[in-house]
Amino acid sequence: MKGDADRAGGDPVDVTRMVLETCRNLEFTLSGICDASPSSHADEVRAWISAGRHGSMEWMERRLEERLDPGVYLPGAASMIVVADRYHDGRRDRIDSNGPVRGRIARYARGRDYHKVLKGRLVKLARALSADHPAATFRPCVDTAPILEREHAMRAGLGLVGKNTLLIEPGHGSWLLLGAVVSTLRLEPTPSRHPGGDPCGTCTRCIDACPTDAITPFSVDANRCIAYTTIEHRGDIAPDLAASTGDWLFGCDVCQEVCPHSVRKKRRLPLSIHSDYAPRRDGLGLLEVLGWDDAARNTTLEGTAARRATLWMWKRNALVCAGNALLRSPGRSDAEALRARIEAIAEDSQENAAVRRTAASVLKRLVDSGEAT
Ligand code: B12
Ligand code: SF4
Ligand code: SF4
Repeated sequence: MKGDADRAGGDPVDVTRMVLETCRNLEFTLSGICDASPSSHADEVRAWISAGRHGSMEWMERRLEERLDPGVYLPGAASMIVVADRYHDGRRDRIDSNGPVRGRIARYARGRDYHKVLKGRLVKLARALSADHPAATFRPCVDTAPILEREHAMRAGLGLVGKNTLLIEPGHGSWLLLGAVVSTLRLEPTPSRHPGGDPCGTCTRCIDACPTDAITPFSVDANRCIAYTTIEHRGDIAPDLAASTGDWLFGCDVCQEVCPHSVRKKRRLPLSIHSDYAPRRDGLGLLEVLGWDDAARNTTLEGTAARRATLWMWKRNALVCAGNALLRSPGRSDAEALRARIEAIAEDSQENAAVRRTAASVLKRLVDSGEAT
C-alpha cells in the first residue's frame, strides 16, 4: 500500500486508481468516487421529513443538515469513496405449501449482518489510506451515518436510482448494499457507467406491486412500507397495513423482486456474492417465533441484521403473518394450533401489551371475516 501511494505521488488521478484497486482487492462488488457536494435533492428530502414520511424515525430529523451535506458531517470533506456489495445469490425462495406456516425474511437480513461485513472492509480501506495520507481524515460509514448513500452512489457512477428509490445497477439489479468512506482527501470522481439518469422509463411495476401502496415515483412513504412497519416501527401495525403484509415477517423485497433490472433473465444476472452473505434461512416458522424467549431469539438471529427487531416486535410480526395465513388458507393442517396460540397470547397477562393487542386485533380480523368460530 505504501509503495502504491508513493507511486501515486499525490496526483488525484493516480490516488483514485490506487483507491479503486484497493476496493477491488477488498472484494466490493462495485466501487466509485464522487465529490462530497451537498444533496441535489435537499428540497425533496426536507419536504419528505416535513410531511412526516419518516414515521417515528426521528433520528432522521435530528441530523438532517449533516444528511444533506457531507461537509457538515465531516468538515473539510472533499471526496466520497462509495462501495456496494451484492447479496442475492440468485436462488428463488423455497415454498413448501405442506410444511408448517412460515414467514419470509428480506434477503438483506438472511446472511451475516451487512453493517459488519461492509464496515470491516471499509475500516481496512480507511486505515490503508490514512497510512499513505496522514494529513487527511477518512470516516467509514454504513447505513447508520447521516449520509444519503443512494444519491452519492449514483453520483459515484455505481448505478441509477429507480422509482422504488433504490440504487439499481443494470446487471445486478438493486440487490446491493451500500457503504462509503467520507474523506478530506481530494480524489478524481469516477464517471457514471450508465449515463442517462433514468433506469425506469415508463415502467411502474414496483408502484403497482407494492402491497401497501407506499411508493410514488422516487419516494417511499416509510409509514406504509413493510420494511418500516416490521423493522423500525415500535408500535401497533394498523389493521389495513397488517392485512397487506402477507407473509413478510421481517422486511419486504416485493419492489425489488418485480423490477425488470433485478429479475434474473436467462441466467444473465451474476450470482457471485461475498461468502458472508450466504443465506442462513429464507424465513422462520411462525409457531417457532411465537414460542421464542430472548435467548431463543438471540441464538437464532445471532450475527444477522434481523436482530434489529426486538423479541416483542418479532412476535407482533409473526402474529400478523399468522392471521394472514389463516385468512388465506383456513383449512391448512396447522390452522388449529395457530389459532389456539393466538388466543393464548391474547389472554396471557404476562405477555407484552402490544403483542397481546396484536393477537386480539388478528382474532378480530378472523372473526370479522367469518374464519374463526
Ligand atoms: C431510512 C431508510 C429506510 C426507510 C425509508 C426508505 C427510503 N426509501 O428512504 C425504510 C425503513 C422504509 C427502508 C426500507 C428499505 N431499505 Co432502507 N435505508 C434507509 C436509510 C437508513 C436512509 C434513507 C434516507 O435517507 N431516506 C430519506 C429519503 C428522503 O430518501 P430518498 O427517498 O431516497 O430521497 C431522495 C429522493 O427524494 C430523491 N429524489 C427525489 N426526486 C428524485 C428524482 C430522481 C430522478 C432521483 C434520482 C432522485 C430523486 O432525492 C432524495 C435524496 O437522494 C438508508 C441508508 C442511508 N444512510 O442512506 C437505507 C437504505 C436506503 N435501505 C436499504 C435497503 C436494502 C432497504 C430495503 C430494501 C430493506 C428490505 N428489504 O426490507 C427497504 C426498501 C424499501 C424502499 N423501496 O425504499 C439500502 C438500499 C440499497 C440500494 N440498492 O439502494 C440502504 C442504502 C442501506 C444500505 N446501506 O445499503 N429504508
Ligand atoms: S419494501 Fe415492500 S412495502 Fe416497502 S416500498 Fe417496497 S414493496 Fe412497498
Ligand atoms: S420496477 Fe420499474 S419503475 Fe420500479 S424501479 Fe424497477 S424499472 Fe423502475
